[in-house]
Amino acid sequence: MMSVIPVSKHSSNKVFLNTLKGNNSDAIPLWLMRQAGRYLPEYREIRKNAGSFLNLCYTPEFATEVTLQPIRRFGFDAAILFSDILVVPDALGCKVSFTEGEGPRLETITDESALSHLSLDNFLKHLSPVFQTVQNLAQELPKQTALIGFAGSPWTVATYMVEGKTSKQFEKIRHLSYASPDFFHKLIRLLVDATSLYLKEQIKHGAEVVQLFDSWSGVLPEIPFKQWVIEPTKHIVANIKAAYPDVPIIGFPKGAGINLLKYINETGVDAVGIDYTLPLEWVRDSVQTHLPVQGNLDPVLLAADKTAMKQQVEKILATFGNKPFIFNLGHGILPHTPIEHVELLVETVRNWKR
Ligand code: 1CP
Repeated sequence: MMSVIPVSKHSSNKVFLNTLKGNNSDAIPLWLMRQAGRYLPEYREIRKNAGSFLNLCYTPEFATEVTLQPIRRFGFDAAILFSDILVVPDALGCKVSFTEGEGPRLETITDESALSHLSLDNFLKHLSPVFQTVQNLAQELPKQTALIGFAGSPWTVATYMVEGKTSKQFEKIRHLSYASPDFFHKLIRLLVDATSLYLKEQIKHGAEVVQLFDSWSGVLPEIPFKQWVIEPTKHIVANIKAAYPDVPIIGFPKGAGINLLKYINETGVDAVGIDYTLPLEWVRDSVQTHLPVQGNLDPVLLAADKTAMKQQVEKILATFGNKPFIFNLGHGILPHTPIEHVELLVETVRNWKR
């Protein structure tokens, strides 16, 4: 039996948690989405030895190590559990594989018969190595570093289950959601239940914050955005809050645009990730007035040009730095990002004074 660490034991004085609670600290907390990954030589080394990508996610020793790598190198204020959003369909019984250079491939779930083969029966057991990783991290992280758990949001995870891979236009899933709304609703409901269970179990094992990645929410019109992004998120937030009212939840509805306002008013998330397209002053005046924000440097700029990147980092800090703010990218870091650019980013954020 795994012993479980009580949430209260390791939460005390962390800048990241303090900011999420709506307080200003002297320093701006900093972490980067996808901070463990292929831009780090030490990640590529472990990745080579782990065999398949899923094996890396499901082997606690490997997953713990790669989570810690960016913390050792850059001293970020938060570590994010190393796993992937697609372990959720995998654990439900929808086969997932990752091929080098091609991205994920999934068994497609587009009708009742395929859906009937998915189940929650073995779900948490299948994911037990992930919870072991969370527990290792809760013990091994420096005391000032917060631990973030995560999951994909139902809509974003469903895009992979329906399309079978990374999509560009999301036509198949949008068609299915309009043509077979009852079926689609059942799929989303299963993902709401699975995601709620998954995140609660991460918290039980030591995650202090959870983030919901809705990477593809931006392809939906207003009404489907409400149905497939806001409603499922609201249910997941309510399920988590019923068990863990004090654990902050960060929502990241990438590409939401002006729909972000309804998202923050209706879902109950405690903070939002801001993607790289949103105008800074609009976010400051319309979003940061309601809750802490996290973002939003363009990861392409980080990889492309040091001088312009530094200027933009300073602009972001000057715009958001006087209210609760977490520095991050506006989407995940890219594999070809030079490490010295990340070093300059960290130095710029660390040297900034309110
Ligand atoms: O071989 C490799 O190293 C594969 C690259 C890789 C990595 C490093 C994948 C495959 N997943 C991950 C880890 C990962 N994925 C993390 C780890 C923690 C960290 O941030 O350090 C996280 C949070 C994710 C989340 C994730 N996976 C998202 C949401 C965030 C985002 O970037 O939009 C999505 C959409 C995925 C799916 C996924 N996983 C991997 C690939 C190649 C993809 C497809 C991406 C796409 O469709 O564009």
